[in-house]
Amino acid sequence: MWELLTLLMLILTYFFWPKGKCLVVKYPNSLPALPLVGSLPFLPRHGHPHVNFFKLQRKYGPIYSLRMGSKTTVIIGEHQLAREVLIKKGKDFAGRPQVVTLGILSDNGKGIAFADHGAQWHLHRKLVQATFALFKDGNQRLDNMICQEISLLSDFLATQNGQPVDLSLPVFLAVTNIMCFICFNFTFKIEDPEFKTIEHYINGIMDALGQNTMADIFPILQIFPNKTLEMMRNCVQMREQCLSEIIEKYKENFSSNSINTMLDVLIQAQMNSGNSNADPDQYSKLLSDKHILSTIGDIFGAGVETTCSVVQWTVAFLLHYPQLKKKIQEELDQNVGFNRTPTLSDRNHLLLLEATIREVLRIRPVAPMLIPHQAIVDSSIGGYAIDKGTDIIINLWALHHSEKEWDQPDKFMPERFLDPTGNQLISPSLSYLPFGAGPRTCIGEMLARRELFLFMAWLLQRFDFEVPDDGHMPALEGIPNVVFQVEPFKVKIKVRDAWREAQAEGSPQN
Ligand code: STR
Repeated sequence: MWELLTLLMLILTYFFWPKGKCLVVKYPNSLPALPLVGSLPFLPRHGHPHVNFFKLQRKYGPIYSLRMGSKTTVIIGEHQLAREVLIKKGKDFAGRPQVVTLGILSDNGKGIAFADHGAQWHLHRKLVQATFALFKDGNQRLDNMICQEISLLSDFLATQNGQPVDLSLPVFLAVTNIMCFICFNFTFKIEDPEFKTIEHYINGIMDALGQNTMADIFPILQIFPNKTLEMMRNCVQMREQCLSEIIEKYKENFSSNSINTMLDVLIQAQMNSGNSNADPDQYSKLLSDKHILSTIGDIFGAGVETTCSVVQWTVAFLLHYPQLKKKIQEELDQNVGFNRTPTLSDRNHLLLLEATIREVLRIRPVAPMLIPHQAIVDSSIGGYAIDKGTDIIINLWALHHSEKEWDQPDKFMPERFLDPTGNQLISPSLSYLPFGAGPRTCIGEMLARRELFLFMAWLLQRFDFEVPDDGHMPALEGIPNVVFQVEPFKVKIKVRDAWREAQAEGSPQN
């Protein structure tokens, strides 16, 4: 009788024991958690989340977990573990958590950035990569276009006659136009109503994401009126209207004989999907007009917000380090001079400028916690078990500010990316992933690096940046939103004497 009962107990235990949670499996250290609210009461209320998570590493180590509502989130703050998540086991962790605000933004997981792992994400990512391949390194059409936009920006700045200016709007116009060119092969003027609409909806989306609504942790709250979700819905609707008008007009002149833009690539794939043999229904479901719109919306938003922010961070740091600015200008004067404007081939010679951009991306990463990942299967990190469905945050801030990896990590030192002779760029640490890595790595890295180099080279060749007469220095603490933005600031932009003199001699030709 007793034997039978024991056997029955053993069988029942086997079937009801939670999968993957057997006694020998080790889970990451966990912050305390209460029922319902999880670890929320134990998280610091003030300060930047990436800095707070970095500080918690002292107590909990480079991998630890916390609970948010009913979800488990694992925080990673060391490059070996980050590389395991992003690269070595990239496929296991290629999912994205689905939260309410991002669900609205991505029209239920369409597009690329916030789409979960699956056929739709994969297809759209491939198509966008195919578009970037049209503009690959050495593509004069894109480089000329970027330079043309920067040239217009420079001409505008030259008219400001040393007045303090906020660079946000003029830079926003330039980068928006670069994205417009890549997506649709046209550009806006600052007074165009569509440009105003785009500016309005992108800012609104950024503001809504910056509110960190509780509905993302407790989805049940979305049934109550919620200003943030309302704002997000309005902006997404505005985006849909604006982009669908552009797309409809564009389709009238589409020709499969000339594929030059992202929209060409997407429309062509949509048309082919209709006559594809391989399960046509399945394929065309992934390429509806709504899917195309979401992908274009993602690429647009990503391309604009990020570059705009890094250009402004770079100017802000150069205002704090005027000696560095002078040295970059000397490098420009020696290698480019004033008879021509900088081109991408100067990247091999303007090493201090390149090192400065790399340092800005280290000390103020565009996405200090990347975008959260999610385990799509049961897996492990650093030997710790990770259940399917667990959210993973890579704390890039921790990687970029690790004392173990960087000499004086809080100090802005572009020289760290140069060898002692200053003649070669170096990678001083593996703990540096400004664009992420693996299957979810940033698709726009190549474009971003080209833009950042050209913007800064052109502006520094022609202008001096100075602190306005009121002595207001830009704050360098930053505002952590989905993009780590610099607080708005003004800069006095003056045409350099050397540039003016060279122009008087009639040499520059731009
Ligand atoms: C900016 C605002 C917008 O209109 C659309 C998007 C969607 C893509 C987002 C982008 C946002 C902000 C920057 C992101 C980008 C995807 C990749 C990029 C988050 C919200 C970064 O990882 C920095």
